Amino acid sequence: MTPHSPLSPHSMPWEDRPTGCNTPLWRFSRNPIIDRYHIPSSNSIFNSAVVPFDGGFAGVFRCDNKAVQMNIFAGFSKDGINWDINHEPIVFKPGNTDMIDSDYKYDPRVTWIEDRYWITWCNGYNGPTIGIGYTFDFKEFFQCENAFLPFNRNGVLFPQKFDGKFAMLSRPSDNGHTPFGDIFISFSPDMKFWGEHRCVMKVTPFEESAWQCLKIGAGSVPFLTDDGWLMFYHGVIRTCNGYRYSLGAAILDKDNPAKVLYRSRDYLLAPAAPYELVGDVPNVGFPCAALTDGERVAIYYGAADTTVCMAFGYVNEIINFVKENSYTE
Ligand code: BMA
Repeated sequence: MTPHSPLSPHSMPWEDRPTGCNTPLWRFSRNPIIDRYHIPSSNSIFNSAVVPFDGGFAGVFRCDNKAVQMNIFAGFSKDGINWDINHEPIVFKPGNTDMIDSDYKYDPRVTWIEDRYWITWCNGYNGPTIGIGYTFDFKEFFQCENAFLPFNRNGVLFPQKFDGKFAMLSRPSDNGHTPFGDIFISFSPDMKFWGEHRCVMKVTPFEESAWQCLKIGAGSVPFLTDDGWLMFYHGVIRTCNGYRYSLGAAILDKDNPAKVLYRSRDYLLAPAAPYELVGDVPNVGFPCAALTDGERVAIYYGAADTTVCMAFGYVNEIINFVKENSYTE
């Protein structure tokens, strides 16, 4: 098995749908799986990414410390649920550049492409932009050139190349708590120079689908299904009480990932559980990773900018739900 093959059914972290539940996703009964004080230095651990690794799982975790400095930490798990997270943040060596400045790192994603694990994150370099790094073993890490100029967030790599080029989704933004944002795709021959930027998905009109009318951002690494790339994303509405982040799903064309085939008009999961409603930033569900065995999916999402949680679903039910509740421009 290569690390990017679907997981074998017995190694998927999973919990069956609870009786009486009829939504396409359901929350893990043991949420949150990672508490805010999981390592000694942490104020909060959330918006983190997980991949199959070495017969189990590895992850890159956003841990804000008690000075609320944002950084990313490696972690390991046998079952994808119980995690050992390193107490020290990831230290990067120069990768394809010596310029590896970083004022802060947050919201990592991890993607296996060809021969290594690529990590993208929001990197502080004169404001937020997309940092890129890689590792072979989750012990030694290498940092590459930032993908874009500031300001940008939510960089998510596809797990394969298209016409010989790497592909990344991202969300151009501003220097603060951006009140706008659409998802773009960019391509690179070498993980250093990025171009051919195209708009993939825009926010929706308020009256059509208000939960995603202010800004949207790519979430989990897309995975291939018979219908195309399935990706979970976040959508944001501005309420009288601040931003509210919900989970949606999009299906992108297999050969042309800039083309959206279907996209959820209804959210798949919106803040409703106590751990999503109460925390450092209330009303946030923020997906950063999804594991699949081809039939089932386990989503990792940050809850209220405080903890890491999981939700489960069946791929065919999610696909059908998105097709039947699709927003079309
Ligand atoms: C975004 C990022 C995320 C965070 C979200 C909600 O701008 O900072 O890390 O989860 O806001 O606070």
